[in-house]
Formats: sequence, structure tokens, C-alpha cells
Amino acid sequence: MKLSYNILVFGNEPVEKSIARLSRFGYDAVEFVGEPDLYDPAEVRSLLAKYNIRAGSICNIWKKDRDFTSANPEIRENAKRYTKSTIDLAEAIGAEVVIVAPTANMRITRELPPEEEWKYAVEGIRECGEYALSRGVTLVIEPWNRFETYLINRLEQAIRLAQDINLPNVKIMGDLFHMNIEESSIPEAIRKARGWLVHMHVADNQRDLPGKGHLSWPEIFSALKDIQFPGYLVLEYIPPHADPYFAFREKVDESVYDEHAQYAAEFIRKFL
Ligand SMILES: [Mn+2]
Repeated sequence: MKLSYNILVFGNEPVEKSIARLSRFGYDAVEFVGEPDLYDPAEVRSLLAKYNIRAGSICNIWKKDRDFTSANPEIRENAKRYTKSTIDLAEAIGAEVVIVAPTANMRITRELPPEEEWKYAVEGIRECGEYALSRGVTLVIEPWNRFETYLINRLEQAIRLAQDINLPNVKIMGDLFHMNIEESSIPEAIRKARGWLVHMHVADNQRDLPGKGHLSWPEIFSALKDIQFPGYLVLEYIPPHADPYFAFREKVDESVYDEHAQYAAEFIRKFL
């Protein structure tokens, strides 16, 4: 298990500040925002070398016009084009993982019959998975809670989708905030996902820092150890808003970034 942090939560600060902070508090890797226009890959590579930290993963941003299962063929095509651009970014900066989802974030009703949208989800993510394979990148499907999507809410649904896609580099991830809403048992869901679960977003039940809510951390870590979880534990603190992307358009208090990163690393290390 390795430690990482989604720098989406650091807002618009220069990327060097984020990379330096995570390096300072002993993180193994950085999770970058899936917006290729934000980064100059050559600059990112040199910053990662300078601060001796890896590019672990890329967290794609699923806006309305990036949707593998939209009824609109333009939007479905755009989801593939967009995902390939983030796979290119991953390859360029040396990130192993790109996070995908089959619907736009906050689209909570279907636009097509279930069989048809499943087919589009399989085809779209498979096409991107094939593209990622030759570039050494793994795609991980992230389930979201029912208030952000209707399609993939639980790990077992993500596994079914990955099984239908049927590529060695298409796996799944878990996000403890979403899992707390959708899974009957978080540790059981983790244990049943052995072999598929290769990436995690870590937050407490209300999406605050781990240990600030009511999740049972000893049980969660014991399940992760049982399955020999091989991937990154990525801190994803998000302020309390229904729309996770909106949360970062609000003015955030930058003075807490250091404190958060330090606290989260210390908290998690206690369980490793
Ligand atoms: Mn997440």
C-alpha cells in the first residue's frame, strides 16, 4: 500500500507547491487532475524528479459533455477522446493509473434502455482500455453514490463492468465516501473485490479527513491487508457540497493544506 493525495483539493495553486507539499510529508505519489491543459508534462516530470515523488494516478473530471453512456453520440465520442487525452498525459508524466466512470458526474437518471447503455459503457471503456494497454496505463472504474450517478454505485457492479470489458489493464477502485453510502459492509465489499480492487480514494464518511468521522478504520485496513491491496491509498478530502466539482470553485482556505496533508499521512501510517 502506497500513499498518495488528489491535488484537485489544492485548488488552483501552482503544481510545484502541491508536489513539494506531498513530498515534504512523505507521500509516495501524486494524483493529478484529469485536465491535460493544466500541465506541461516536461515541467511535471522535472518537478517529480526534483522532489523525489512519483506520478501515481490521474483523476478524470466527468463533466456533462464527457459521458460514455449518453444518448448523444457526440458526447459518447467526446468521452473517449477525452479519456485518451488523459491516458496520453499519464504516459507523458509516468502515471500508472487513470480513473474512469461510465457516466457524467451528477447525471442521476438514464437516457437509454439499460442494455444499450451497458453496451456503450463496455465499448467505450474497452476502446480506451486498449489504447491504455500499449501505453502501460491501467484504467480503474470508480463507483459513485446514487446522488452522483445511477449506473455504477457499488464495487460488485464495477467488477461486472470490468469483467465484460475483459482487458488485463481495466480494474476497479473504491472510494470510502461513496462506499459508506452504498455498500452494506465496507470490509466485506473490499474482501470480495480481491484481484480487482487496485486503487482507493480515502476520506471519512462525510468526506472529511480520515479519523474525523465515524468510519471504522481498523476494520477497513484489516480488509485491505487481507486482500494484499496493491495500489495507492489516495486522500480525497472534499468540502461538504452535493456537487464535488462545485466544492472547488468556492474560495478555499489554503492555510489548511499543509496541516491536512501532514495529518492524513500520519493517520494512515498508523495502520500500515
Ligand atoms: Mn473519489
